[in-house]
Amino acid sequence: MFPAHQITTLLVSLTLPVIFQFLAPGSLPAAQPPRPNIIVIMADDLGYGDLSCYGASEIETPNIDRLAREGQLFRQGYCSASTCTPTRFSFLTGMYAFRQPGTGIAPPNATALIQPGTPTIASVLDDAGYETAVIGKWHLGLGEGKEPDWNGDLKPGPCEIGFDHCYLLPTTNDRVPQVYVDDHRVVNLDPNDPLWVGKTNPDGQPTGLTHRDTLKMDWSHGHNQTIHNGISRIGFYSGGHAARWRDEDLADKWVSHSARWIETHKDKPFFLFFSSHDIHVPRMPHERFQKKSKLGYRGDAILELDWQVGEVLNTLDRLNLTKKTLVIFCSDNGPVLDDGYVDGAVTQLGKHTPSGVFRGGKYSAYEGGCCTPFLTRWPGTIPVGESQAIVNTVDLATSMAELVKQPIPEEAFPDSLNVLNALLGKPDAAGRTETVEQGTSALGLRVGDWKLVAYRNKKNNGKTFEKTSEGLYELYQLDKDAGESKNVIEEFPQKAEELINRLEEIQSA
Ligand code: NG6
Ligand code: CA
Repeated sequence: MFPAHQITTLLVSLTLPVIFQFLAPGSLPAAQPPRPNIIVIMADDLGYGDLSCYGASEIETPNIDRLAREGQLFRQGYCSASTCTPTRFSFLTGMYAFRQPGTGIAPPNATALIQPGTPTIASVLDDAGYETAVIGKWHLGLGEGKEPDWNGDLKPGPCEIGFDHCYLLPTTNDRVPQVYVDDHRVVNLDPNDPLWVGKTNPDGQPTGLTHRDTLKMDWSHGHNQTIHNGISRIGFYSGGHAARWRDEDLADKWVSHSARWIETHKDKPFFLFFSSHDIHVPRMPHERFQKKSKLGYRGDAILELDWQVGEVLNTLDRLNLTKKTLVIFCSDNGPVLDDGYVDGAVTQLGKHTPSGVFRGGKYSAYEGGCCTPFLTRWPGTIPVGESQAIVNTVDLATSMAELVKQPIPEEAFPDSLNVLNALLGKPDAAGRTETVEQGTSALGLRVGDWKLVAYRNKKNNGKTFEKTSEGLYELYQLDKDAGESKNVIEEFPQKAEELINRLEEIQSA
């Protein structure tokens, strides 16, 4: 006699070929669109030259290098602006931030910049049945009206634009208040010690100016208001003492909270926006990373960022999700050394080149501002290699909608192109042919290997441009001059004209 399981095996092996025999190839069930989990890891202020997989020799980033070893490394991956708020705004909304006034660097008391009901990458994935969360830095405002209701419901916020869950650093680590927000509430807030945030010193408290000699990290410009954790910040606040975090613990929090969230949602497809504060100032990584690089606190923060990426990948390994998960790594803007604190970034720089071969960095419209690390990994689907395709963080909204075959609401994501095939490393997949690079005072437009830079006229809200010592416009030839060292506008007036017209067209679209 056959044991029961052998009979089952026998029956299956006899009947399956019979079933398939009657299914002509055309009538096989259509292949389901792949619905991987999606994790976007966005670093803060990380430059093209800051990672060993991008050629850094003075620092080792083995975990981010693992993404390169197991996926695609983009040589021409961009964020859409060279500061945080506009890049994050356009990553979520698929729209260049310069189209919406008020999307420059958000102050401590900024209210929500993206209105409820606005389609976002998160809302589209949510519509597609994904569980969605953002964990880490937000910096896109919370609440409505005059200012956020720090002691009440911080609404609207991520949960009103497509995220099922958020666990946030509300603005930046150098802007007050130093608290976490869990969905709509400040975590651990004691109602008897209300949190107040504002622009003037409420109670004559010590500041970075009056108590400079007590600081554990000195400031170099700005950053001399409320002191918390021995570091003076941008803005004033009082109260909320039980809710305040230590800078040194932020990375651990993003990692542990994400691991728990992934574990709880592992059976559904999920979208996680892992938004590390590293390597934004004040660079005060956990004690276990301090003095571990030779580049000072900035390098130590890169090590902490790399560790966080490693922990996210380890969580995927542990839960057997690695092959089911598309991981995208990017940065919100290019690098800066002294961004307001004396942290050794300048004095301990040595041979390190944060922008790689590029000119400029954070705030700038040269390539160093927006051409930043960009990697994709999805083992078994994305081949290992390097890509020359031009892709931009603003494209992720449309490309992810395409990946999960979710229709995009009409008129949504106007600047977001479908570069999915490039992101998936398909051979010869086209990326963009042009991309706008939004600096704080200038706009860059790259078209093919040509690059136009124009400084915006502050007097009329940047609608026209103003002359610099280089003239009204600058033109560079990136294939011959990646470092944008020689303005060739006199030699190629026609090319310049073409790009000027194109920039105008994009701006008025
Ligand atoms: C600037 C801050 C800088 C940083 C930046 C925002 C000063 C002098 N400088 O205004 O330290 O916080 O804003 O950075 O205060 S971002 O990456 O979030 O855009
Ligand atoms: Ca940033």
